[in-house]
Amino acid sequence: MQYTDTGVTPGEQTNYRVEVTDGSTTIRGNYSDPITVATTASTAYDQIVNADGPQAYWRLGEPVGTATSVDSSGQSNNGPFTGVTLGGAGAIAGNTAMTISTTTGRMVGEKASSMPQQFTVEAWVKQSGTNRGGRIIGFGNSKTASSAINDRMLYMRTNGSIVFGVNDGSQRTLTGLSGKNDGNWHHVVGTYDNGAMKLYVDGMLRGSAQVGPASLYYGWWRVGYDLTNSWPGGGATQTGMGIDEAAVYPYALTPVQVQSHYAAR
Ligand SMILES: [Ca+2]
Repeated sequence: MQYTDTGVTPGEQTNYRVEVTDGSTTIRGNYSDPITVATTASTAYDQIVNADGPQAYWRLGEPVGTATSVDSSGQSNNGPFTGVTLGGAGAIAGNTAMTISTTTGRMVGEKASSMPQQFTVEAWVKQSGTNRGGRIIGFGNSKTASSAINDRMLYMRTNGSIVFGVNDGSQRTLTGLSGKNDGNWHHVVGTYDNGAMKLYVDGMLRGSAQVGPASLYYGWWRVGYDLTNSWPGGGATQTGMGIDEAAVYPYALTPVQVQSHYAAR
């Protein structure tokens, strides 16, 4: 049984109870604990993402001038914005996006993780301009600067192709079609499950490979810039990239889950 209450105000607290009647006898349950009505309108998209259990979900919808990105997954992996502009038109209606405004613009979640061997990285990305690309989301060993060691990432090459990169001792990459730096939002997903890598772009599987264990190091999940110069086609100028609805999951999303996220836009 489900009930959607449309008559409440964001921020308001309310209680509910269940009442059952057959017309002559009525049984009433106790009132629930107070529930605070969400201050940000939910969209179908964010409900679908949260139903799939992300370990971090940065909607990147904070207003201009906000210092900290809020993790909407409930896991409290908030983090500071550096070199980004907020408040730009988002990929998902009703919630804005972040735009990289310097060559190293990024957001880094404050919680360290250790060498995940099962994960998904997901985001929406928009970029345009000759030779523009950049890193979208991934793992790196620096919380506050550029990471000397980084992988488990999605980035865009200067030709606009999306790359999913994992380091198993060698740099393993899956590369999508070129031309995604076309000024439109694209949904990009990399999944990894004990060596099984998959890259999805706009809901379509664009590459898969079986590789070794991903590099063992402590690091942070980062949205936006990190060092990609040593990676195939990496190091594209990051400035101007829009990134939205960035999420990390502690397992590999299935193709059906990836398509449902893409279709929910
Ligand atoms: Ca957003």
